[in-house]
Amino acid sequence: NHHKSVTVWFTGLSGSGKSTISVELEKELHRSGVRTYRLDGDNIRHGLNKDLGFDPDDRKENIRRIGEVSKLMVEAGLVVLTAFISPYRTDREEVRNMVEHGEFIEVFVDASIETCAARDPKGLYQKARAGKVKGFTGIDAPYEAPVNPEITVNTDEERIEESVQKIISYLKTKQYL
Ligand code: GGZ
Repeated sequence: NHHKSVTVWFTGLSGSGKSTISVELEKELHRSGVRTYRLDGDNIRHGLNKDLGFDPDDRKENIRRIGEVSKLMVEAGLVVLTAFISPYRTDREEVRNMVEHGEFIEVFVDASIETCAARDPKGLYQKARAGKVKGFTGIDAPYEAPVNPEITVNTDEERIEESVQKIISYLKTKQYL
């Protein structure tokens, strides 16, 4: 089960399905004996980045640090899965440029704002629309969709398992797995 070390970088709106897909992808990778680590809000924004909020500068710094951490984990031989909105194109490109060529796979988790707001697992869209949360991505803060992501999955249309298989196929075709 030899595999290349790489960061699979999920980007998309809150509620688009980044975390869910990364959890299911990780299970699938584990079944093939691939060693992984998942970075998400739970283990990063509550720890390393607990000094950061959601204004543009803090989001930029959030993404920069996550990029540096994933770089270290890739050096340690892991397949790293990151699940952050990462709304700014330039911030994502800086991470791409920080790592070796081919060690960064951008996965655009595409879903309409209507779908995401209808899912609203934490009630944050409702709060944002009521003005109780300011600067919420997709409501009153921008989301810049990737122009040339390696992979796009659309969770309006695809089931989780289809999205996961799309990513696995890509990894196999490009000989990461
Ligand atoms: C967007 C926010 C905000 C604002 C709190 N805008 O659904 P969630 O709860 O679990 O996902 C969102 C998460 C986004 O954190 P990230 O580190 O991924 O963002 S970024 O990459 O832009 O730095 C949401 C919650 O944090 N949240 N306030 N204003 N999401």
